[in-house]
Amino acid sequence: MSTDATAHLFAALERGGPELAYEFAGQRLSWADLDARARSYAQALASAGVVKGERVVVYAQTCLELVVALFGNYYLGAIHVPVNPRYREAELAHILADSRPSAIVCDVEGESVMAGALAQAGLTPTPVRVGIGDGAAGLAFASLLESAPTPRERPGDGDAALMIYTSGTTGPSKGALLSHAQVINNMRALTGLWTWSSRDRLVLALPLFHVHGLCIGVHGAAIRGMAVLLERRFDVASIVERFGDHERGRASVFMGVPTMYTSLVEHLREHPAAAAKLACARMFTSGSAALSAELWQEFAALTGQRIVERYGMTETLITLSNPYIGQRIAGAVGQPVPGCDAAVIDEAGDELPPGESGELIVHSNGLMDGYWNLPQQTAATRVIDRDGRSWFRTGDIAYVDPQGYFHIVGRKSVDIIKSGGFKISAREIEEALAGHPVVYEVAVVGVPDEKWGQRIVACVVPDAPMAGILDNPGELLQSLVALHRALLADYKQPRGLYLCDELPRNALGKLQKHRLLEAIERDGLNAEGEGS
Ligand code: MLC
Ligand code: AMP
Repeated sequence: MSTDATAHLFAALERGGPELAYEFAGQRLSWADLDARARSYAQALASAGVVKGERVVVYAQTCLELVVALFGNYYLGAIHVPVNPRYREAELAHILADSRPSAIVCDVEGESVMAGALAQAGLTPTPVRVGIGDGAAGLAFASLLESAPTPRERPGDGDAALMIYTSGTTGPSKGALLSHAQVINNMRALTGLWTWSSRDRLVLALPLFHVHGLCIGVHGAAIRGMAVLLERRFDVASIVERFGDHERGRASVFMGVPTMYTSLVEHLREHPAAAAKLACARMFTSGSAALSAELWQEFAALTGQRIVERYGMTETLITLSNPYIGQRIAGAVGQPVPGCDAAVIDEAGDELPPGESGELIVHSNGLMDGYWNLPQQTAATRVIDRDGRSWFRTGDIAYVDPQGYFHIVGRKSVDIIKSGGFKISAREIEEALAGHPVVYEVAVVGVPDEKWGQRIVACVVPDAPMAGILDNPGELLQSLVALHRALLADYKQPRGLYLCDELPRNALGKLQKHRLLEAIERDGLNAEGEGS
């Protein structure tokens, strides 16, 4: 058998057995079905003129077609560009204009946003359109599957596989370009550490446009020939059922972000029988945001399961993890995954001893090639140590404990917010809210939140008499939210409002967001939004 990386990713598809590969909303797909559909899709897109190295933007809610499109794009040699279907026109238009796709796969639900975004991006030539669902624009996805399958030809290890857009502290989101070797080598190392095998069944309720669900979930499972029980959205009762479903075959593995575990624990407190179902599982993993030691312990007390927490980034994939076999420490993200390395440095770039906090830097077998068309921003992520080795700067603050386990304690930039595992740029929201007629100045901060990790608060200096606004701050928050929702994805919207006469700045005029956070803690908010 060939030893190149892609041989591992495609092994289950090439074997094409009748075993279950995916189950979704009552539909079952074997590895043979997935392979045949992916190759038919690849043939159809090739016939429509899409060639190797070109980008295919995929903008749709979770469905089996997303998985078929991923492997189909790989057979075609195209770069899969997954986009969050919550994105609004401007967010999507930026990705379209930046990635210049030759094809777009979009579901019927995303149709109108896509039409607006395409008009804004003004792409020439116009991309080939593929539609998922009745009435979606372009070639019907279902009809592509009638094409004769393309010959089985794997992409090269160094070829680009994925381009995943991620936000930074400034400017619009950037496309992190990951090769097949980067994704596969990192996922082989991680799933090996976690002892995943074809005997496992993964419940996948994470979105398929971020590395957590897409790289660990879809790629990790394919590498191990492991069945995926795919969920359209996260629903606690449905997850629990998957672990008690003797008829369809019980799930053994669940991966989640901490917010999902908060919801699971809330449910388990009320339903002890549900805890018994989860107790039978083989493993639970968490990542994408900090899992508190208290939540870890409560989940363990309810289910007997010790969650395996790990740490990663879109740009580096998964670099630290607690072990499956060995000690798992609550509140720690573990040790370097095989093929990765990590260290903590001070401002001068010197490595810090255990116990001292500084910036986390990493080496990774999954380190991206770079940001799409942004060599300077890519170079800015690197730091050279005294021995001349190049490391990736994560921007996260961490320390190592005496046992060599890493603990994440915060982030260098207050302009990056993580809510429910989604990364959010404060600047992007500030720019959107600055257009509100009552806003003179605005600063957006993430305040600590038990369920979401951080909750978005808009700190506003009004361009109108404060007294009038203080009569009904809820009204201002509502109109800020309305403006926001027209421009940006719903999960980025402010959930709280803090009014001030001026924003705190230092002698050089630099905004001091930590003082806003202190003021909010001291004074409380002027208004809070409903819902999440
Ligand atoms: C949904 N809502 C959120 C939100 N998700 N608000 C803040 N932050 C979030 N993350 C809001 C919606 O706007 C809506 O508000 C309300 O919640 C209900 O929406 P929903 O779609 O029904 O929510 P739900 O399904 O419960 O979503 C919660 C969630 C989701 C935790 C399942 O956020 C999620 O899938 N998160 C995972 C993100 C992820 O995969 N990250 C990996 C990044 S990769 P309203 O007001 O309209 O009611 C990475 C690297 C690594 O970080 O290491 O993994
Ligand atoms: P993203 O850019 O969406 O890939 O998110 C990467 C960021 O998620 C990291 O830089 C961390 O801030 C955060 N993150 C990922 N895993 C963890 C974890 N286990 N604990 C704390 N933060 C995490």
